[in-house]
Amino acid sequence: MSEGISYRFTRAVVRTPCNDVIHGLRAVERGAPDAALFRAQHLEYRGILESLGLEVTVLPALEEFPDSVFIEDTALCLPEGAIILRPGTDSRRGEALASAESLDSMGLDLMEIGPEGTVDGGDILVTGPVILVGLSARTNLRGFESLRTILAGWGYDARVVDTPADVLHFKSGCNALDDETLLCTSCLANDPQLREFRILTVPPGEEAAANSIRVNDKVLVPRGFPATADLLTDAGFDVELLPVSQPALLDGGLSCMSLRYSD
Ligand code: CIR
Repeated sequence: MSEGISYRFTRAVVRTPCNDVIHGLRAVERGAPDAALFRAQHLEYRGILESLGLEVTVLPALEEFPDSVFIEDTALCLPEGAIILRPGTDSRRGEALASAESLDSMGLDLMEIGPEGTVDGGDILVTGPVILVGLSARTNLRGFESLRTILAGWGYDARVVDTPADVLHFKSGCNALDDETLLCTSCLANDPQLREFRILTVPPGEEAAANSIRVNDKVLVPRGFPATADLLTDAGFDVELLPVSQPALLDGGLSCMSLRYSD
């Protein structure tokens, strides 16, 4: 397993937002996203991944799945292969089949979560040889156990963690800045499950910025969270701001719009 597995990437897979993205799932109604603006923000996101040296595969929109732009929830890609997940919401399960077909045709070795469990990719945080898996409304213990068995075969140590009650996914509140450092909301900052990591805590009022992602030499931060951008810059990270106002209306953010991996 290589150093920097949490942030050194050569490839990404994204899925074009469909027109029906306006009907995507959301926990709180703050208005539907604007499909054209969503597409524009997605294009900008793709562009930054390419500018950081990733080869980006763009999969076609899936009109029958409004949330399919959030492709992270359907698979976990690692240098060893891809694990096809079982999203915890019925309406999204078919997205994983579509990802499986695409990843298979790209030549990745595929494994899959057993039929009893559910796991959303938004609950899986790769930090290095340790992979944290948040139990949530979408990810259950059986799903975790199935994932752990596959990952153990590839030499990873998957550990279960609790997802704070008020967020959709574990990574809504916690992401890796490097293999030893996490960016977390304050409710996770002192969590004993994370004690072996160096923690940077998102300033109060900017909790959504915990869904910043490290990609090679940059940390991508959602636009509109200046205190988090300053915190990261002061800690020595090279920050790039990206607009995600439309995915945010559907509880999505930077991590969930791509599968990022190194081959
Ligand atoms: C959902 O509720 O499933 C989508 N509207 C948002 C999924 C966001 N996924 C992620 O953060 N990994």
